[in-house]
Amino acid sequence: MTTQDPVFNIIAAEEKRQSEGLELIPSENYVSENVLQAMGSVLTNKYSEGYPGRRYYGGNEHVDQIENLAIERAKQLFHADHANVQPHSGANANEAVYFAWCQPGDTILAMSLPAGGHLTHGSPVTRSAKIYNFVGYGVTEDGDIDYDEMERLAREHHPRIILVGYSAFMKLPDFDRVKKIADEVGQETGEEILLMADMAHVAGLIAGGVHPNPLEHGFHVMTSTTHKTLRGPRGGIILTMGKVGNPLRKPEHTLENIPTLVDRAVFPGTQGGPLEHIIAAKAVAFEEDLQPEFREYAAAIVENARVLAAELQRLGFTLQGNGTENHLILVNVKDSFGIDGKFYETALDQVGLTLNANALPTDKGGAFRPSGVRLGTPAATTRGLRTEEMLKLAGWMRRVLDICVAAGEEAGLDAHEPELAAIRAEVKQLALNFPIPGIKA
Ligand code: DSN
Repeated sequence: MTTQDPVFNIIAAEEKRQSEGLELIPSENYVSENVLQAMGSVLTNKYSEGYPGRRYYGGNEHVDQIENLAIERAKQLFHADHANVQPHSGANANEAVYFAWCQPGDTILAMSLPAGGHLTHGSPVTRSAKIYNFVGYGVTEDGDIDYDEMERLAREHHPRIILVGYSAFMKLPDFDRVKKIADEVGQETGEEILLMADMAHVAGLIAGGVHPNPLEHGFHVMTSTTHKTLRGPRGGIILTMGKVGNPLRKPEHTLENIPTLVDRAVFPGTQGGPLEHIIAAKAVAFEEDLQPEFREYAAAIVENARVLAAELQRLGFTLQGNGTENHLILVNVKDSFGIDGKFYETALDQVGLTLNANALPTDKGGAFRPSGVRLGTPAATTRGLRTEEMLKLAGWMRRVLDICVAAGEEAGLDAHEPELAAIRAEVKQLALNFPIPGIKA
């Protein structure tokens, strides 16, 4: 393969798209040059099934050092007893935890997808939903977890896992309240309930000290992706509390043994060979996340989101949960202005502002006609945008919205191309002042 391969031209076009626009999808971010370098390393050539010191292939002396570094750094970052850094994704991490603790047919209590949960928390289209019995709790009118409903459902269905996790939820969870529910129901039934937190969206906020850590509030397992607020490579991770044993020997099925049960569930339970080039990049990212500057970054993400949310509200947008306590904002464009989320998403795309249409808890239109858009500040904050730019962003969002309202969905945006182009030029000018790591200006 040479640099003439069109693949590289397409990558260059993507670099341009990323540089000239502003990324507002709350689950995306920009990695450092060191993370990019580790991902593009010769470690991709190596098979290393198993775990450090216990591999099924020779030649793993360097790979073992790298995986051990990633594990130790992850443990330090989240104050965990153990870390499994092998999951290829957040979905795989979740699946492995279900597999580690549940039998087919067992009940898992998780936030429902319309309320803000995630596909992998029991959506009927997933493999896990065909194996386990998912029961969904919702959110209250003011956008918080409906803890009363969670308690009622836990008493009724006796779940083996209570899962707190989400991809469109703007409050700080009350982990102590969830633990109390699990303890009480567990005592009633005589069965241990696994407390699991899928913190994919907010893991970087936890690492940066601006969000509570579920592992410090009695949770046994925390899963996450590594590429969102953690600013690492695309991948997954599982942090556990308990006794770490030999993953080659089957331990007793107790909560204390969850680290070993999870290791066995990742490999050989649900995955084959680990991606050691990605694990190296995770190790690099975790070291970056341990630095004092990362705490400043995490605080800036939340402050940017707060400023952006307040300005959007001032400009007339209705926000789910009346604002945000984390990095996420969910705008109800249907209620605010009578247009639908997908139409607004498309219009914003045309000016270089990338976000995604998203259903609201009260939505009846389903995933294809959502009433809202979801946005967040992690990527923009990495680039260095702060209060002044958040105010500009909100202003552009309002101007694009006015164009959508004036155009109407049926007529479409063609007649408004000059107005959109003018906004696109302003976005591009600002974006180019904030370079992306690893992309040459
Ligand atoms: N976690 C999803 C998101 O929030 O975008 C991706 O699976």
